[in-house]
Amino acid sequence: MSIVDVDRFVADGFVKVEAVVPREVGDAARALVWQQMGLSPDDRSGWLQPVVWAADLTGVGPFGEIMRSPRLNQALDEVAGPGGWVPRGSLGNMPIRFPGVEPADDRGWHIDASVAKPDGSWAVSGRPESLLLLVLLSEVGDDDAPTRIRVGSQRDAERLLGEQVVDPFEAGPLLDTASKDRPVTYATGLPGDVYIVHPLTVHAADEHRGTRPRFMSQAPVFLTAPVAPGEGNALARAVL
Ligand SMILES: O=C(O)CCC(=O)C(=O)O
Repeated sequence: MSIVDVDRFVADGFVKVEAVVPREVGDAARALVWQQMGLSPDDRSGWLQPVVWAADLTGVGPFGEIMRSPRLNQALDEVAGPGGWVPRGSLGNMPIRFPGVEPADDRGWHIDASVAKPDGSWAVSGRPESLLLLVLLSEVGDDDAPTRIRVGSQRDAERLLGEQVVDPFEAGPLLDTASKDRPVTYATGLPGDVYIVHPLTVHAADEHRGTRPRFMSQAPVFLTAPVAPGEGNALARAVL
């Protein structure tokens, strides 16, 4: 039985996969991130920054359990094709967003850099080489700084960029304009839910209007071939 509604992914440029692991595994991962930050869920006096960056580079314990989840792996097979993506063990970078403080100025619409240039810097292109996983590690509602996603915007980004390789900061405002009429949805859910996001889907952070810190990782999953419009896997069809 399939996990992903592939036609929806092709239309919308993202899909939510609920409970790739039991919620308790997501809760255990969040507890480790609190430790790493040196902050406490029970002591708001330490919540002084709008965003604290944490990371998992090891894939130990619950982090690896999430990334190696058979359910997530099957979902990635359905989107990128078996053998079309490179397994990773770690969750990568995590922007933890806190309530009750002035929001950070990091909420512009963008796509993530996924193309390495010969000089080692990273760029965006209409031929991206990774997809984006948003892994929720806390309960995220509409007010809890969910990532905002412009539904269907992967087609705008592909049309805008084509085969060009562009500096991510130059591309941001152009992508914003190109996709401004798309409806917006929020990456909400529960610990252990994952959003598989097309690498050309335009998205942005949100301010925190709620009360509970938002825990999420934003890991790239590298592809074995760049995405190009075509009749191949769901990534290719999503930009046809
Ligand atoms: O919601 C967030 O914190 C930002 C997500 C984001 O912009 C990204 O994954 O590139």
